[in-house]
Amino acid sequence: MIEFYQAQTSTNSGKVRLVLEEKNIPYREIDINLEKREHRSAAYLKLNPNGVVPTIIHEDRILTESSLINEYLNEVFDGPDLVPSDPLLKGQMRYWPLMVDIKLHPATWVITYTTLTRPAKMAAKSDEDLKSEIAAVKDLSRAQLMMSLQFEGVRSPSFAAALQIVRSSFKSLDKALKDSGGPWIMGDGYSLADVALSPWLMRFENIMFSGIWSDLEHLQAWWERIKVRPNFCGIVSKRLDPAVLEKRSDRGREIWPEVRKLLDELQV
Ligand SMILES: N[C@@H](CCC(=O)N[C@@H](CS)C(=O)NCC(=O)O)C(=O)O
Repeated sequence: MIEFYQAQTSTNSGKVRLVLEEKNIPYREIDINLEKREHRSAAYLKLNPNGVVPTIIHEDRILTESSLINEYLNEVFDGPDLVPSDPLLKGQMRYWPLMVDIKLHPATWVITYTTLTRPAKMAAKSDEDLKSEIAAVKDLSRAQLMMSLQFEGVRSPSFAAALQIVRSSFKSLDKALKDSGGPWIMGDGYSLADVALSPWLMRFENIMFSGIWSDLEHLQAWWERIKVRPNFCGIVSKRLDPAVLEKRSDRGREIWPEVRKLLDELQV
């Protein structure tokens, strides 16, 4: 049995849950509530010193980093092999989880902060309180970024840069799907590359931003195939209250027209 420390809507937790479901691995979810900052509690930091989700414990072994957890689960458990055996294909497959970790995830954080976190904070606190709260963030580059997103929103240059990264990542995925011939990123076999990308499309679809890729036909067709796979039930926690996702959609719907306009201006 895997002890799975996760947040119910977290993208990186979704990556791991997709593999647990795909390989039919028994697991028990332990909720880490990010809004309540449970990921920074002393007890959780002992498991995951970076203070992020997910973390797994398997037979007393602790593992962090979603892409590495997925490699581990794939090797240790029976079920479909999600990593190609050919060394070249394996290297090419691993490009995608790496790209997600270093590019797509940080850019998505910027867009999610602006769409969901920013209005929630604005409703709860005065500008002065928000400034003091952000100034207290220890990571200086993170604090600068939050200050700009909080007070400039979609007009922050960091928002435009993030949107550009997301759009160009999806264009490169569309091309890869065209080149592989599908149905999956690596061709015939569903792999950790498909797993790694799926939660990000889910996040953007949930906040009503699927217009970012709706003109990319190979990507769109792949996404429709992904959504009818049996393991898709793991993209978010099965215990998630659907009202949480509905509230997010409402927030995204409000700013989408501004985002659409920016996308057109960026011409990516
Ligand atoms: N590279 C890490 C990233 C983990 C990560 O940033 N998780 C997010 C949720 S999707 C998180 O815990 N965020 C809380 C925070 O950064 O304070 C992984 O892939 O596991």
